[in-house]
Parts: sequence; structure tokens; C-alpha cells
Amino acid sequence: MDANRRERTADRRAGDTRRGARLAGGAVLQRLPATALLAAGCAALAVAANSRSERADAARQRQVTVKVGDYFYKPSQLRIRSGTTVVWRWPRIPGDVHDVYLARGPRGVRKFRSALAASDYTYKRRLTRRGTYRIICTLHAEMTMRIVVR
Ligand SMILES: [Cu+2]
Repeated sequence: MDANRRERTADRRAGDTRRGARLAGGAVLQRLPATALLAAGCAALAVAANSRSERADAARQRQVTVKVGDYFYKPSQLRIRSGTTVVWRWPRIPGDVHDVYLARGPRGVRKFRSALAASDYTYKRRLTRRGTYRIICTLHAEMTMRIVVR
């Protein structure tokens, strides 16, 4: 392979950007628009990716699962959008008995309470009123969680 051919091959491998820069003959003014276009393209891609992930977040946020374990809710702090359903899920393997009780919520929200259960049980509530919800297990004082609906 002669030197010229090697260089052309290298140019093909380097792709359009480098070939474009070479064709511009080092003229900075001619290279600038390409760079600006590339930057704009990247920004547009970033925006598109952002709104996609935001939509995915919104879909995921319609339902949030909280694990009910022995003496804890996990997560114990939640921030969710209004209209999200919170699903408390008890373990498959029986442990101690727990429940979910709304000890304090935003004004106008009725107290709710799940059944007492040790396993294989779920309880769900759709929370629409904005504000802070304090959830407790009525059997275990240390078992609490806080949900902020925004
Ligand atoms: Cu409990």
C-alpha cells in the first residue's frame, strides 16, 4: 500500500467530520458552522433523550411499591406525583404481623388502614391530595414512613 492510499483509508476511517475539516482547508470560518451544527444536533438529541426519560419516569411513577418488612417500610421516604398509587407489598415468607395506617395526612384526606397481615398481602392507595402523609404500623411504633405528594 502506497502512502497516498494509506492516507485515504485513514480518512475514510476518521469519518465525515475529519474529511469535512480537511476539505475546508483549515479555514476556521468554514469549519465553524459544522461545529455549531454538530453542537446543535447534540443538544437536540439531549433534549429528546431527556423528555423520553421524563416520560418513562412519569409512567413508572403511576405506581410505586413499598416493601413491608419486619419493622420497616422500604423505602421509608417517598416523593411522588399526585395521582400515584402506592402499593405496599408484604413478603411471601411470613414474618411478624404488620399493617399500614395513615396516622396523619393532608387536610381532608380520610384515614386509611390496611388489614393486619404477615405475608402474601398487598394494600394499595392512590394518593391525589398534595401534602405529607405519615404512615405507621399500628403494632410497631418504630415502623413509620413518610410520603410527600407533590
Ligand atoms: Cu409492624
